[in-house]
Amino acid sequence: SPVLVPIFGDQLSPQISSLADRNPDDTVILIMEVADETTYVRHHKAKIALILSAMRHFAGELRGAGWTVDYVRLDDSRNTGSFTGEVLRAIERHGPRGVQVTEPGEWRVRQAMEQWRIDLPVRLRILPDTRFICPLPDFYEWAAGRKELRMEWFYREMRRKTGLLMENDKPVGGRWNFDAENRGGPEAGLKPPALPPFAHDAITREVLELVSSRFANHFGSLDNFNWPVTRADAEKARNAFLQDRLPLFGKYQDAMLAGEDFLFHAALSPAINIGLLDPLDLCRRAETEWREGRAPLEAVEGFIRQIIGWREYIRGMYWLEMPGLADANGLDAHRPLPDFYWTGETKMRCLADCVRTTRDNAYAHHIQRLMVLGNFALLAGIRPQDVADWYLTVYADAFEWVELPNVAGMILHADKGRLASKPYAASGAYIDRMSNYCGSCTYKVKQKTGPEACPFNALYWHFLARNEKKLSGYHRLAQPYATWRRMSEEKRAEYIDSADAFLKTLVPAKPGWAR
Ligand code: FAD
Ligand code: DLZ
Ligand code: SF4
Repeated sequence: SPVLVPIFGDQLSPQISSLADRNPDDTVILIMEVADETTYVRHHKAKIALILSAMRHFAGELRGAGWTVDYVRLDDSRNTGSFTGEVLRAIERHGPRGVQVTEPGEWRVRQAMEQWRIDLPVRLRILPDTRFICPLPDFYEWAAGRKELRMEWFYREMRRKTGLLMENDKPVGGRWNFDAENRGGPEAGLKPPALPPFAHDAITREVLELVSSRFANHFGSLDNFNWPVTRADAEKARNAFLQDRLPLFGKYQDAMLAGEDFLFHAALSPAINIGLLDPLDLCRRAETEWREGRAPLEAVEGFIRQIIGWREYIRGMYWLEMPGLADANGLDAHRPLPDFYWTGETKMRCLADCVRTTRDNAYAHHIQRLMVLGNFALLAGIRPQDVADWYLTVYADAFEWVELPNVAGMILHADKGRLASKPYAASGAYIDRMSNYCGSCTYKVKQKTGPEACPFNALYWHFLARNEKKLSGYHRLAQPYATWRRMSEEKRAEYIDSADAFLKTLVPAKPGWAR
């Protein structure tokens, strides 16, 4: 009898480890559309459409390569709605001698899978996900000996391990990190090239219809749906990025321009995360762009650092810190998520534009997620679990292993600094420097307090003041705390009153948006 190989919606890679030692003659691949996965949070419509369309296309790709694929559709009347139920049903259909699967990306699914060991009538084999460059045991070993788990040190080891941008054990260009060159603000007339358009084939059209009727009340729009859903399209998206945007990726990495939703970013995270692009292969191609003189080193190093550095480090931290990370609330933040994260209805121009691109594209670029949406949640003291639910719901690339460490660690400091060396708190001046939002905002970025002042300004001091006991020991916050202490009593009171008055105006989100 065959071996049954379930493949999940973020495992759409022919080189997935669960298939590595299989051959088509005695293998049945099981791909399942299940209600549990489409609704464990109320994902953005475009995220569901992306994953279902990519799963259906992947089934075709596998069949074309000679594999037997048993594909369960969402609208199949016998569908039990869960991975566990569908694996059990498939065992009845195929009578396999064993089940073999690649470890899932999320803790939630891993827990369910541990139960399979007990509940399945056949042997279960769980294999590591070799699409990640750093195996989890290696990450745990790296972390074990260290007091501080800084990304930069991990990144250097990954450069050595992969040989990317290395020459005789030394970083090319004489430095590991060219971030200092990557701080360009927006320039007038900056016109980033458009992303390549992807026509919707019959499979995608059918999925778009299914999603717009079945998930009509989920957040987000399908009108701009343009994510690559096949390997060929993902490769086209990749090639367009390498050619058109990588050369300026570094320079404008931290910039924000109203209405320019992708700038020089890759927009490849959904394709990478679901398995349509291999991260290491992508980095090697980026390196070639530098070696052949088509892209500058600071751009290519910056891009490679995001993938073999940040992405791998974040994934290691997720498994290291779970399950506690999901409940972490180191700064005791308890305010509910404001409604404008869903509606976009706020006079704060920066936030309104970031929510708009999130709704239109199921995407916002990194600096919008970090310094606008994330910074606001940090300064306003929003409950980490509300913030995590929001990020997990709204982005096409959102899987808990990558979303949660970014939210709880990178933006909210809920993990007490395990991940980031200080909170990324910033006032309006930072957003003004890196964007063109403030010029046309109702609020005045240069005004510090009062109803017309940019709310980020007073919130910044409110945040530092209310967390003084927890944060004043941070070396990197010594300067702002010194400034705060030098201010007159009166000035400090003005900041606190101004922030409190603003916080009172926030309307909490109605329940039911995310869960
Ligand atoms: P680029 O800016 O072009 O970067 C290239 C690639 O580097 C990305 O495709 C991604 O694979 C990787 N990368 C860059 N930064 C990170 C990072 N901090 N963590 C992990 N990978 C990174 N990314 C997700 O894939 N899924 C998420 O759910 C997610 N949630 C986030 C939540 C917050 C609060 C923050 C601050 C960041 C989050 N990120 C997440 C990371 C990052 O913002 C996105 O990967 C990036 O915006 C995707 O767009 P891009 O492909 O254009 O990225
Ligand atoms: C996100 C998602 C959605 C919306 N739907 C499915 C699905 O129907 N079937 C499936 O296999 N995967 C889906 N996914 C992705 C899974 O949530 C993801 O693979 C696991 O959470 C990883 O542990
Ligand atoms: Fe955002 Fe403040 Fe600038 Fe308005 S003034 S866009 S709220 S940073």
